[in-house]
Amino acid sequence: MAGLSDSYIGSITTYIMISHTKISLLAIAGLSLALSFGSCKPKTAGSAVASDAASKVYVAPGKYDEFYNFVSGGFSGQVAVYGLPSGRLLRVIPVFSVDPEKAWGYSEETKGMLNTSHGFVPWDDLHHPDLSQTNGEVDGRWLFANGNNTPRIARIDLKTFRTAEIIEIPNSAGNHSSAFVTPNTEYVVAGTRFSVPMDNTNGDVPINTYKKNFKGTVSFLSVDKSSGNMKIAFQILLPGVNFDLAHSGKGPSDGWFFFSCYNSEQANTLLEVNSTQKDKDFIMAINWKLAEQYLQQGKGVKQAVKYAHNTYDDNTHMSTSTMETEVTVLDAKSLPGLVYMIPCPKSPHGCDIDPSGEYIVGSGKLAALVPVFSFTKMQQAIASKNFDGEYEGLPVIKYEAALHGEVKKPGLGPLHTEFDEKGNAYTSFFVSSEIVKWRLKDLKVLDRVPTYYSIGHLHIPGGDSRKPFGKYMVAYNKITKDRYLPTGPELSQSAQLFDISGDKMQLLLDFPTIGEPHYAQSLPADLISKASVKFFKIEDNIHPYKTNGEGKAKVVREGNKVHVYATAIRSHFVPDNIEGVRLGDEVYFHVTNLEQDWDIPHGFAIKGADNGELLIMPGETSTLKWVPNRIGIFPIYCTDFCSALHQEMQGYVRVSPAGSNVPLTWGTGKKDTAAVAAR
Ligand code: RUQ
Ligand code: CUA
Repeated sequence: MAGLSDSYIGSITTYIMISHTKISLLAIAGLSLALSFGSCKPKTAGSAVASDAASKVYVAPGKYDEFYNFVSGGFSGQVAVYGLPSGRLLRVIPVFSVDPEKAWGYSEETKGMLNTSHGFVPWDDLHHPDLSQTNGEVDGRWLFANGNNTPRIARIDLKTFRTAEIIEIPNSAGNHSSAFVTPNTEYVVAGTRFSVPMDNTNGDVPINTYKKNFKGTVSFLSVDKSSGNMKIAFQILLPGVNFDLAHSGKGPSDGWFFFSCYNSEQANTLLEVNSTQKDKDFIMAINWKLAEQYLQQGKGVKQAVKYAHNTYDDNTHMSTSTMETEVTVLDAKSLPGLVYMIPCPKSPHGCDIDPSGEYIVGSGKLAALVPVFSFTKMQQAIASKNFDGEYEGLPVIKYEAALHGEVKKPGLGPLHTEFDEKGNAYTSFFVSSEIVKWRLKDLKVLDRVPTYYSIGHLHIPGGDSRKPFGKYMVAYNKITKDRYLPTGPELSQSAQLFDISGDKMQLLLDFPTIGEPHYAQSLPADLISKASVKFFKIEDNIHPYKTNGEGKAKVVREGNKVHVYATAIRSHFVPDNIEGVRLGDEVYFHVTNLEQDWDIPHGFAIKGADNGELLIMPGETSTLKWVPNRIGIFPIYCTDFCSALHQEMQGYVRVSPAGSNVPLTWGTGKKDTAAVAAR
């Protein structure tokens, strides 16, 4: 092994210390004795690029990519949209994090989207996007994503590439095993990572009463078929373990949902050691169709909670934030047949269901094999009560009874598995930094490729649906030492595109990503592009502060609030001269973009504002709140280069002392300021 090999192992060791998928160093040391590190580093590393790679990823100027690729931004709180196969970054969609570029969380209309029971929360940790599905196939309507930290689920509307809805999840903390959909998007599911005392109990308890007081929940959010609006249909009360990831059943297993669970030890400190004691944790299987029946029979218990539900309307161009106060809880241990546990070695992370719906793949981070469970065998085991006792009142199915088989010695640190349409699975191995292709039928390893380095997730377009488009696969890597030009102490994370159309996986392209990518989704571009909104119809705009035309522009004082009804069109604002604003006023610039043409936003900014800009889409109204803190003249201008005379798209606001008798006047196009007259 050359020098690269040493730095590679160095990367792994460094990363283990900081990774969210913390792997016990002791356990790694043990594993690496069994499977030497050296053997995991393919000799072709660094040069393993397909010879025709350039032509396979080249999308000529003016040509479109074949796939949209939605990639989680992790701690950026956003979703990045890339084109595949080019890897070109098309857009960053702000979801849980404020984005001054797009006024997300800065305009008055969008602030409500980030409202929670804790108040305005301008950031979150976004991990797992999942596309809406119809009949188990991606349909291009919505993208769901989870916020881990202050538990939330978002729905992004793929007509506008905007976050249309965010709902907070009560009785939850570290919303990691989310956001995954059922085959007809009946539900999007959210599972808590941390178990915690329920919201309606006194949470002021000693942490070491974990086993007694801490509980887990998973939540099923129903999704309205036409509007997409979400509602927490029910929560299931579960033992106090950590729920890590999840995926829906499909085909024969439609109606079931599967979650990986770790920390079945129920440790509350030093989990690195204390939650890795047992040989096996669990895959948890939930029969959600049965949950629906239990609900109908009135078995749900209403619980007082508090959580925010925020929606954005494309006609009012405004968000509405509602504080909800109740959730219905089903107690798993008192409802027979609702939940089963399947033992799974060891601290499972990924929980992935193959396109046929028969195979359930659990990836134990510390396991030296990948277990594959059979849905048919699981059902037989349930029917014949082939159980291995109970865990916290829930039946545990015998490991062997549900097992289809084990992928032997696949690699080190298995995390996630995706599928192609030919019966193959692709598993990412964080520690040995590779992707291993294996066959579902006989669990035979078929191929392996290195990743640079320390891969987390991987994805195949449609790879968690019934219909994968198995042409490309993308690896999302945590460490990129030596791959890109240095950028200070932090290097970019990376995506690596592989061609998987043949027997061997072939590396085609590396591209840097924003934030830290976790899961990703892709779909053929035409599923979205045809329905894409080009502008908002001005006649559909029912924003209460809309300005219907330049003649309607005005400035209205209501006490210390000054409302500016303004318009923007190439290349001026009406009004662009405003006087009579006083210190102590709150000024609201409600700017309506009168354009009716694709890709002609106008921007709006004012000097000294402790706020972002506005970026107003054609036909839309947006509001910037500004509280001047000194007297003087404050320029305003358009921030988006909209025409040859963009640089002329500007104006002034005069701020006078409190109590001044400068009259409130406004206008555009008058010969001099003194002539500006109130209309
Ligand atoms: S988790 S690797 Cu949310 Cu696997 Cu990211
Ligand atoms: Cu409007 Cu520049």
